[in-house]
Amino acid sequence: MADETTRLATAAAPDGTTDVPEHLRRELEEAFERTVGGEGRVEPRDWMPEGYRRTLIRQVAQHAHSEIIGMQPEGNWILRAPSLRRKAILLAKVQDEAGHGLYLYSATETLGVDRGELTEKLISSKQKYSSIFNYPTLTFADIGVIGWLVDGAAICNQVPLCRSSYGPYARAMVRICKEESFHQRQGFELLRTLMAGTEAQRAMVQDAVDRWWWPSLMMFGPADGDSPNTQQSMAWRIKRHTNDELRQRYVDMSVPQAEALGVTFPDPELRWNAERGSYDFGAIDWDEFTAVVKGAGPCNAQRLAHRRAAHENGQWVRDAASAYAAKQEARRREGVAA
Ligand code: FAQ
Repeated sequence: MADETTRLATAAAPDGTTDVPEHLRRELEEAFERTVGGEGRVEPRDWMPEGYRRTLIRQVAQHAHSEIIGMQPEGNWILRAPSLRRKAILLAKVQDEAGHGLYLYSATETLGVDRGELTEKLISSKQKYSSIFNYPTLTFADIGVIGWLVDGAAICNQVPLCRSSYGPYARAMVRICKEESFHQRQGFELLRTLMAGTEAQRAMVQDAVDRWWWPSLMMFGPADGDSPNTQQSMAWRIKRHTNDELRQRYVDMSVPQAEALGVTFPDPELRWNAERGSYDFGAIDWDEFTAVVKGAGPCNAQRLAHRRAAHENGQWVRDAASAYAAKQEARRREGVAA
């Protein structure tokens, strides 16, 4: 907790704004730096630099959008799950992703932005969501591979975010990571079941792994030299590791799991480097990454159109909730006046 920072901010701006007199700004900045540098947590009422607030809104909103758009690839298989057990598991997982989106939108609200505003930015393509969700789910093996590789990458990226300097984000991540770990295990269990099945089922798993491996490596973002945000985000302890560090950790973690499963990754350059104590791997196709992020992936148009339609179809729910809240407020005022 940044008690000192809070006290200063309150003294400087009792109305809660960040528009503080110049002579106190330096003191506030130093207190903020001390909090972040000392592994303290920045909380919503604390003074924070505008750049820190904007960076958090950008990252957490992109993360929230990813969870919500990320429901679609797996949602595609709910009606076609091969058994009641698989359907129940898949339904629960997709619902969990919706919950993650909601925790994260709530975290952004503590930074002064409204969820409605962020949704507008998503459906008008002014804000991004993760590239990974622009690929199609062609077979039921994709469901297992998303659990294993996509949730696996999400965990690798997100466990360090549990120590992010912004309190509401870090706390949301603790809960999300617990659920993502469970998702990963269910994906692995599904794949083990398929691998113990017929030759055709094993081939279906390998085909899914071949299609998802490279996009899952792209989830970690551009290479460090091309990542404009990493340096500042690490200095503010929003991010705790660079994109490449986490990508390497993910490769090292995934190779033994692939061996245990009996599948291979589609990378002829993947091999153990004893000197580095890590796996070397081939070059990522950054042209593909850029194209997908810019909207030219196989499913970008479909994902956004679906999200837009869901938003429009939900208008009556928002209208009803607003009318109900207005009625409650009017009653409360009448009660106070009486
Ligand atoms: N896709 O300077 P950096 C999940 C953008 S949740 C699209 O390196 P930063 C759960 C980036 O925003 C998956 N865009 O940026 C699940 C920036 O754009 P901007 C989402 C990408 O922020 C599982 C620009 O490129 N996870 O999977 C991507 O320092 C299964 C330059 O990049 C999170 O969001 C990308 N892959 O590092 C759900 C985790 N990568 O805004 C359903 C939190 C980068 O400057 C089913 N986020 N960009 O125009 C993070 O850790 C970071 O934001 C990074 C990017 C690492 C994603």
